[in-house]
Parts: sequence; C-alpha cells; structure tokens
Amino acid sequence: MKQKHLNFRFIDKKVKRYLPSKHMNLKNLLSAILLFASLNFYAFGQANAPQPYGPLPTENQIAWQQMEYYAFVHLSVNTYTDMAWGNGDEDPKTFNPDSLDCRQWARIAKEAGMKGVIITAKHHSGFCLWPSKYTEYSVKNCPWKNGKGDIIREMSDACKEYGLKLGIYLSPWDRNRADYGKPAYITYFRNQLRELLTNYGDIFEIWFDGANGGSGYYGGANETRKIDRTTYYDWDSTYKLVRQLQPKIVIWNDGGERADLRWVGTEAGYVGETNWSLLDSTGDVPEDMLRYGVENGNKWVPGEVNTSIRPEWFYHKKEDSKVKTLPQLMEIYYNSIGRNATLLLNFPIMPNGLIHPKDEKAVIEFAQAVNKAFAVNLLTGSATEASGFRGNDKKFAADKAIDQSEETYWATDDDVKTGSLTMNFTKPVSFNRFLVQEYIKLGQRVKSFTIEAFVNGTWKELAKATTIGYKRIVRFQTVEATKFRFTVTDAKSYPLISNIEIFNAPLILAPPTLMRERSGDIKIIPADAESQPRRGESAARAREHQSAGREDARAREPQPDIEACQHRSRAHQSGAAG
Ligand code: FUL
Repeated sequence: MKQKHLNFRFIDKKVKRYLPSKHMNLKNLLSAILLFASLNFYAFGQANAPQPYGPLPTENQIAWQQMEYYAFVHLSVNTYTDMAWGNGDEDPKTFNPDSLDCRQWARIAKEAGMKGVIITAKHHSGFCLWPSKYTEYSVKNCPWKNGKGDIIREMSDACKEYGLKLGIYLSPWDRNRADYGKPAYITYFRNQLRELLTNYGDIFEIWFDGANGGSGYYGGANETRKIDRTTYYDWDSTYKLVRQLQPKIVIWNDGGERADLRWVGTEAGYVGETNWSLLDSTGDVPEDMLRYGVENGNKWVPGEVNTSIRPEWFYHKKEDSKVKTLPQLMEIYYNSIGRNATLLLNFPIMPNGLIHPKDEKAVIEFAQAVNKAFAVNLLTGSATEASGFRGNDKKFAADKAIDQSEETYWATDDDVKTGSLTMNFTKPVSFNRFLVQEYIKLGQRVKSFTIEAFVNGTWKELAKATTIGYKRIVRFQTVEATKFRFTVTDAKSYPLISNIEIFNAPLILAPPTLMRERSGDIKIIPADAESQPRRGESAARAREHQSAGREDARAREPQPDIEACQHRSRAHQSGAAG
C-alpha cells in the first residue's frame, strides 16, 4: 500500500457542483465545506500519539547514548612497574609523570571526535590520582609536583577547556587498604566518592569495576580476601549517594546491583549483532545476556563497549608495536556504535604522563576514516514513500525518517508491526552503508529488518539484520541502484523510525589480518570486505555476491574459538571476587 496522497482530479469532479457560484445557496455551501473537511481528513488524518512500549531510557541514559564515543585513560603506580594491576604496595615515590599534560589527552580526545574522558581516579592498587584526605596513598606523597599536584583537577580543567565531559573510574576493589573486606572500607569508599563527585564539576559517568582478583597488600597483610559481591558494597545506598551528588550521572557497574549501563561481556571491542538495551532488573547476567541484552527485560540497561587502543589497559613499552590498526578500529566502530552501543576507547598513559604518538596517530586516522565514511548522506532529498503511516497523519509520514530531526519519526498504526520505506533516486546511486535509528524515548521495538536495492529492474536483498535501538549501521558491498528499500519485518510493537541514511564509504586500503584459530587453521580477514566490488570482479558479478557478502557479515561476529585467542580473561569472571 502506498502513501495516500490527495487525488485532486477525483476531488475536482466530485466537488465541482459545490464550488461557490452566484447560484449557490447556504445548504450547498455547508455541504461543500463538510466535503472538503472529510476529504482532507481521509487524506491526512490526525493520529493518536504513539505510546511508550516496555522499559524506557532515562534522560541521563539518552544524553549518554548520544555521546557515542569517549575516552578512557589508565594511569597509576603500576604504570611504573609494567604490571596490568598494582598490588597496593607500590611505592608512591615511583609515581612521577614528569611531563604530565591532561591538555594533551583532552586535545587528542577532542580531535578524535570523542565527547568525554573517563579517568582511573583510583585503580585496583588503591593509589589515588587526587590528594584524597582519607588516605596517604596518593599523589600527595609522590615526587610529581612535590606532592602538590591533583590529576583529577587537571583533567577536569582540560575537559572544560576542550568542551569534553568528565567521567570517573573508582575501583571498589582496593589492594592497598588494610580495611578492605570490612565495613570500615565502605565508609572510606563513599568518602572518596563524595570528594570526587563534589569537587570536580559535572561528572557524566562513574565506573565501578567488578574486577577482584582476591590477593593484595591490604596494609601489609599480604593475603587473599574474598568478599560477597552481592552484599558487601551495599550498592543501593552508594547509588543513592551518587545520584544525590550528581543528578545527571550514569552509573556503570558490572559487579553488583543493576546500574544504568552494562558491560558487554568482553573487552575485545564488540557487542552482539542483536543488542537489546534491556536486562532484567534482578538475577544473574550471564555473558550472553551482557552481549545481546534481554529482549523482554524489564529495565533499560544499554551496553557500553570498552576496549583499549593496545592489548592492555596500562602502558607497556613492549606494546608500542601493537597499537590497533585502522581496519581493527573501524571494525570496532561498526561493532559498537554501529550496534546500538557506545564506544569507550582507552589510552594507556606513558610513565612520562603523555599519550604515545602512535596511539594519537591511530586515533586521528580512525576519526578521519569515520568522517569520510559518513560524510555524505545519499538519502538527502530523495523521494520517500511508506507502506503506510500512522492514522494517515503527515506527522508520522515517511519523510520524518529523513528530515534530520531527532524528534520526528515514521510510525505505523497501533496494530502494524511491519512496514517499509522506499526511496526513489532521480539517478543511479552507489552505496555500501546503511544507518538507521529508532525513537528510543518511547522504547526499543524492532526485532528484525531487511534492506534492498533496486538493480536492473529487480529488488536485491543487501542484508537481513535484527535489532536497531539508538543506532544501527549495516555494511554491505557497494551496490548501484535506482531505489532503496528498508523493511521492518518484525517488531515488539509498532516501529518508530527516527532516521535512515545511506553512504558510500571509501575503501580502506590496508593489508588483511591473519588470525590463527584454536584448531591451528589460519584465517585471512580482509581489511575492508565491503566498500567496493571484489577485486577482479565486474560490478555486475559483484552484485551477485551480495548474499555471500551477508554471510561474510555474519562470519565477522567473533566466533568463540577465534575470540579465545584475542580475549583476555577477567579475574572477576573467575569467581575470585567471592
Ligand atoms: C578491568 C580492570 O581489571 C582493568 O585493569 C581495566 O581497568 C578495565 C577497564 O577493567 O576490569
């Protein structure tokens, strides 16, 4: 069914006899008015406003999701011992980032297109990057700035200068404290939270890492301590304190009570292709729920993809040759921001207090490639038709999905869970990326969709995909077409589509990646499987491979055995956290 436009020829005939004339009487005039009104209603009705469906995001979660991309910085005493984690007994005298420049970090983040920075105010070592009044294990007792420095202050000032938001990582596990595991530590932890959430301006996100390897210095006890992570931290009360001090904050927590954001179950830089922003508010969250969310979950807990630009979180010189390549970073982009998550990309800070030039180069090239890929939305100005729209009300018509407004959307009637948008181009258009967004303020609804291109007189399926959420980007090999069709094939409730765009991303020229699987087989992964027809193939032949391209896309979902080679195990998954 096409969009219903007013048929003026039909109107002409029908109303001719009612048009005002010198012989017209009052009765006829009234009838004419009524007829016009009803025809107008038939053509463009007034629909009921769409109602929320299922759990909804808070304003804070929406503001956070719109940030899309932000930085992590890791710096602590273990930067100077070349360890992944500090034990808690590292001498503060070793901590001397003599060229420390938070403005360099902020500049790089800004130039890379990031919207904020989350800093490890306290990592598991317990060493504090700010002069906390509750401990001596901090910058107060290090040679840097003769113990007068405050890295959180410098970071906060730099963020303000560069227009970035500030986030704080405060490790609940503290390997330095003698009272860790006892009730007194919770008071200490909350005192520190109060300092951090009071003295440094607005904080957009707080990170409560669930890692706990058990062993530590613990004020000289040098032992293994287990805590019951379901009760020890009393997260409920801590969350209240956090929200009271920072009403606009979002809370990340992978270890305790359900917070505002969820870990996606891996640090390898991807979330599931299916990604519901929902979880159940109680009960365990196994890895697959973290990865894919829970379709019928009762709480809005969207995923954040956290990964490092190098293999580890802290700086290790030996990793100077292991900075992620452009194709790897692009892959991460599509598998995080392109799959309804945000991307939190880490910079390990060098012992001198700076981001390594190789990391800077990588992240700037990454930003340029993303900008190029999404520079020109080829749907702008194309003629749009919907299979139908809500109550025939122009407010919900097809063009609302291409009007560049976040507040308008194409919507179907209450009982219609499928439907399509077709774009007609005035001349053939080449493209290889599709971007789509749901109006998540009223819930996440779409379960599956397809995209097709009209090539040489027939519709060819480019891809089949599942969830959308805040943003979904689909890649496929370049196709040249005169029409494009997006079809919602299943949804939990009538879909609300706020935006669709298509792009022709340039090919990324880089060598393929070689990966050894557990079986011993070597897998060759092309740097850019899409963007252009396969080498040596004509465009027409390449188009026949569109469905094969879809298979490629599925194969890119990291498989468990491949992933095992990439994925560092997390101590808190081992159960050591108690
Ligand atoms: C993990 C920690 O153990 C790592 O050191 C790092 O901080 C990462 C972001 O979270 O759980």
